[in-house]
Amino acid sequence: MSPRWKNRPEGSNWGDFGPDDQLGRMNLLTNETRLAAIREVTHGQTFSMSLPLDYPGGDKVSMGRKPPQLAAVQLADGTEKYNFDLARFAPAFTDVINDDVILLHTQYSTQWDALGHVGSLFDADGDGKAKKVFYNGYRGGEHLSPSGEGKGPYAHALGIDRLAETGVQGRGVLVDLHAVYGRERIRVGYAELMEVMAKQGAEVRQGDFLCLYTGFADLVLEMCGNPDAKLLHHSCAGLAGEDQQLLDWITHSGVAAICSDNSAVEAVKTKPRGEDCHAMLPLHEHCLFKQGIHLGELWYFSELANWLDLNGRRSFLLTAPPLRMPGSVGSPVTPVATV
Ligand code: UVW
Repeated sequence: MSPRWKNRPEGSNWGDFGPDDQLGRMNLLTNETRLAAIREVTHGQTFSMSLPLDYPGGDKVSMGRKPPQLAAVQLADGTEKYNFDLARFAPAFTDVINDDVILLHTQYSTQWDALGHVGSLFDADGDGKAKKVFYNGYRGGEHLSPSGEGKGPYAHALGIDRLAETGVQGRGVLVDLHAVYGRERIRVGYAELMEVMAKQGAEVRQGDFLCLYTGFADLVLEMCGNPDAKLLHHSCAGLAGEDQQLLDWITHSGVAAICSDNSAVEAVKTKPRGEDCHAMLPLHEHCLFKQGIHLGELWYFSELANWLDLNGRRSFLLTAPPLRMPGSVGSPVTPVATV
């Protein structure tokens, strides 16, 4: 029995990894799965799967998220530590120091969503009242609440530091949706995903990272930091989160995480689908809230996809730890593929 819930959501695995679990499907990564992933390495070549972290550019692609702001560290007297020579302390010193600070929206660019990123209004107590609940019954206002020092939000549970502690390494499997659909805005459901995976010989095993190449990040790069948000929101494939068969497949596939080069993994519909209460982001609900499956967004797969195609492969060693930042619900990441 969990101390935090009486009801678990339909289709969820709450409690299956332990009453206080905060890792979700990352629990499926073991020494064996990592060793199998390392055996994927035959050439020793690496690919960065990150965009430059100041892309997409501007603040129109994802509401409220702004580009990183860089500044030099300042000393108490206002002096900036930028080309700062230590000769000022003693003429014998030859050191010149640069030291900077970044104001960074953690989910602006290539990123991981922590399990504390998206929860749901759900009656976990069975008292007929929907409350703000996250994976495994952790609560908004309690586990996701101010730091206690009046310093704004803090994930006391389900923060990105939990993911960082696992090392985040395993077997990646790249499905090339771009090769099939080009830049068409298409909602990829179970049928379409199965067809593309079968055609490309992409097979996922328990503990794999499912990577979806849609071409979205290439389009972002082509816009050179001045993105056309409307065009982006009408371009490239995204998963059809409302497709229950797709969600069931995700549950049974055993994937540890899903990573995409588009902005939300799923193709988001902002209009309600009928009168009944439901999630606007059904894939986020299924993955982050119900199954504890981390989501990677705005990754960059172009060169890796090309290499895998040329070499008749789909899988590789993936290494992608987020920042071990206590209290945060997302993190920039510089994922690396080794082939
Ligand atoms: C939201 O926009 C809520 O999330 P994400 O960046 O994970 O798509």
